[in-house]
Amino acid sequence: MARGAIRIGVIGCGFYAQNHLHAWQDLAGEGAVLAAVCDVDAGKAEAAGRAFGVPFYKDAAIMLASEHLHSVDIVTRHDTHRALCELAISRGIATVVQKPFAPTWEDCVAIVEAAEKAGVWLAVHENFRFQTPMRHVRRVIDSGAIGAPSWARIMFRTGFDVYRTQPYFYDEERLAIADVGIHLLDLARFFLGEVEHIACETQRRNPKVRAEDTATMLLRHHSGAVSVVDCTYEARRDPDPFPETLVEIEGDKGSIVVLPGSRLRVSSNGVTTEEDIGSPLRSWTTVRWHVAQEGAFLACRHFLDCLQRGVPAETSGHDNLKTYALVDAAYRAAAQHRAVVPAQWK
Ligand code: 89Y
Repeated sequence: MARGAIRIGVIGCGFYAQNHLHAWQDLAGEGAVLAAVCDVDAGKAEAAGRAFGVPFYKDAAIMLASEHLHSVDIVTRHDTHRALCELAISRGIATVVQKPFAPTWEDCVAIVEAAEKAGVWLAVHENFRFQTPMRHVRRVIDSGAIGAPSWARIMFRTGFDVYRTQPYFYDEERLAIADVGIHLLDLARFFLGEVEHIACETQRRNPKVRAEDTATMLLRHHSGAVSVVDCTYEARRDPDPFPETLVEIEGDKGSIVVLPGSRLRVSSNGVTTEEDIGSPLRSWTTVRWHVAQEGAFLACRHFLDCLQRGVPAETSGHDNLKTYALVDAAYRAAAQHRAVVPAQWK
């Protein structure tokens, strides 16, 4: 696809989709055209359509048939992802789909295979690796300042009431790993490479919640590096860093520590420096949510750029199967109380 205007239809106008809508609108100067929105809840579709000044639909098939879209951004619950992805792919429309990719590994593979067969561009909106602080960490690793990374801890520990904005969390069959652990597992791959095996223990510390609200995972990477990846919605911490991901990485020459408040401490060959790795608010981001909201914006910007250049996204469907395989493996490991090897596609 030649560089230029990309007409995007957003499917799903709920809580998190607001960030995507703002992101696409903000990217107008770079060639994004938010062309239409859709939600099965007609009220939500209309509210978004009016707020963003675009046509709104209740039925995705009608939106795709009526609008000339280059791309759809699917920001619905994961149980709808396969049908919506297949619909867009069948029309040859480049597809972005929110994480988690789909309810099962088989669904994810089916979507990737459908896209591959049809020659349609597919990406998963996995956004934590696009957050400004996480990009800083990657740059420090790439600079060689800490040498070869051999150990890491990647954590998301909060007591923030995530159930208020996402009440369906109470009834999910899979919660902490599928919702937020998935981002951290993706970061583990981003920082340390692919994973040989994974062990995991889960806990349900809040009795009102159906699934696990806490997970502690231990990964062995192909490079030999080891990482601890842990997440909980039941921490009582002060400060509560929500929604920041905290990271510690050690290499043979130094270490990287991301502290609450977007502070980065790097120790390199015995010299320690500390800097602010935060970023300014955008017009629509809020102090508490900024790091996550901006991550969504930066992910959308990356997808736009890839679509314009006709290249796969960093988090292509194919790539994201590797993150999804870790999620599945973590649940298997937790059930069996032993380390397991993640599945592979092809
Ligand atoms: O749903 C989650 C996500 O993806 O990032 C933060 C969150 O909203 C709550 O954990």
